[in-house]
This record gives sequence, C-alpha cells and structure tokens, in this order.
Amino acid sequence: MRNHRLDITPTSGALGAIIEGIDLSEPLEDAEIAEMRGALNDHGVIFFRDQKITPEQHIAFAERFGNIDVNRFFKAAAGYPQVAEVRKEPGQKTNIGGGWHTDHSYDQVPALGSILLARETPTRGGDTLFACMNRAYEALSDGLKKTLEGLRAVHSSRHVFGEKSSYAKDAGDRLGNADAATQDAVHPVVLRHPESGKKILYVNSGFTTHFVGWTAEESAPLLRYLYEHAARPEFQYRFQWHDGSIAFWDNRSTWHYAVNDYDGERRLMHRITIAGGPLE
Ligand SMILES: O=C(O)CCC(=O)C(=O)O
Ligand SMILES: [Fe+2]
Repeated sequence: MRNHRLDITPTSGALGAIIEGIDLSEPLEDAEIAEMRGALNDHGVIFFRDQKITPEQHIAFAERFGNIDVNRFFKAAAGYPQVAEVRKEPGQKTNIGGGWHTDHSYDQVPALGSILLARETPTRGGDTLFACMNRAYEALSDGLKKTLEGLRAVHSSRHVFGEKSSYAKDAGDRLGNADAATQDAVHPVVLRHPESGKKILYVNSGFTTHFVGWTAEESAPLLRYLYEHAARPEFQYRFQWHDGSIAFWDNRSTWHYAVNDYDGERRLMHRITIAGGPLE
C-alpha cells in the first residue's frame, strides 16, 4: 500500500500539471484516482512521462475515470476498438487536430476528456498546445460576460467529419464514417463546469457554427473575437512529447491544438476518450 500523496507540479500559470513518481502499468488505488481527478479539475490537463503501458493497461486506466466513448470517426488501433489512432505518416501533409478545438462538442453530452499516449514521436516538433477556458472567460469584461451568459451556440460535426469536408478528405483512411456526421448540439456559451463548478467559455473554432437565433454571418465577428481572445499565450501551455508521454485533458474546460511542424516524420498517438455527463 502506497501512502504518499501524488507528486503534482503545475506546468504554467494558466493550466496543466505534471504527475511524477507513478507507474500507470501498476494497479492504482482509489485514492490515487481521486487525486488525479482532483488535479484534472484544478489544472485542466494532467501529464505523465515515460509510461510503458500496453493498450490493455491504457484501457484499464481510462476505465477508472468512466465509460469509454468510442469515437465514430477515428480509425481504431488494430485489435482495440476503444483506442483511436492519431497518426501522421512521413508522406502525409495534414495532421489530426491541427487547429484550436475541443473534441466532441458536437455531442449533446460531450466527452469528459481524453487520455492521449505517445507511441512514436518525431525527432523534433509535434507539440500540443492547451488553453484554459476558465481563464479566458474570467478575463472578459463584465459587459461581455453578461451578454454571453444569455447566449447558446450550435456545434456540429458535419463540416469537419462529413462527406463534404476537405479536412476529412485530406485525412484519408485515418478518419471515416462520414455519413455518421449528422450531430448538431446546442450548448450554453458559458458553462458551469459539472465537477469544478468553475465558469468556462464553451465555444471553439473547430465545431461551433453560430449562436442560436443569430445567422452564421452575424455570429462570425463575435466568435472570431472570442477565438482570438481565448488563444492568447497567457491562457496556454505547450507540451512537448516523448515516447511514453501522456496528456489527459478535460474536454470541457480546455482547448487543444496539435502543431503540424514535422513533415517527413511519423507521429503516432493512441487516444482513449472518456464519456462525460450532462452540461446543464
Ligand atoms: O495529436 C495531438 O496532439 C492531439 C490531436 C487531437 O486533436 C486529438 O487527439 O483529439
Ligand atoms: Fe482533438
């Protein structure tokens, strides 16, 4: 029985924490899982280094936090339908997730988060940026906060994963199931995080299409302002991967952006997504 607390160190002023001195291939105690959950609520994304875990151990770890949400658009790792592959081959130009977004906001009940494990990393580059949507919300003026409190936004998967999407086309066989891209969901623009209770700005440039009751054209200038504001470096942390690194992000309170700067090299990640609860 381990009786020490986890070694948790924040990674920036905005978000992120690294958890050291723990081997995720070993059975974890309930208290350790609870502490990780707490760290995820406090910091938005938690990181681990040098984890030599099998896909089975990755799945077992994820299941300690909830049910697995199998993404219908990502190609799965061979033999493991629960594990989505995030891959870029040396000959490929586009990457997966190369713009600010939160995953699954097009679902009525968006995922809690994802546990992304680096299997094969390029010699340099291929970092992932994270941004804190609580900080972004808190830094807005009282006037704009009040306006946003009354708004709801539509989020869609169609323009990203659907038949007509150039992103899905460029991704080739890494994405699929385009005819399942029929989800649209409506969420408040400002959420109270279901676990931490913190207020978060909940729109993202990947999936949000417009405000409810506004046209796309009317919505665009305010959305553009919010995207620029929320992408300020003060709200970010940039994570450098090595083989065996893990990032476990909260998919409600953070955005992420996979940097595509390693042409000619392979990058292969395994992602397991955990189902979330209702947002309102
Ligand atoms: O590859 C990455 O760093 C993140 C890609 C991404 O957006 C995701 O896995 O949801
Ligand atoms: Fe993503």
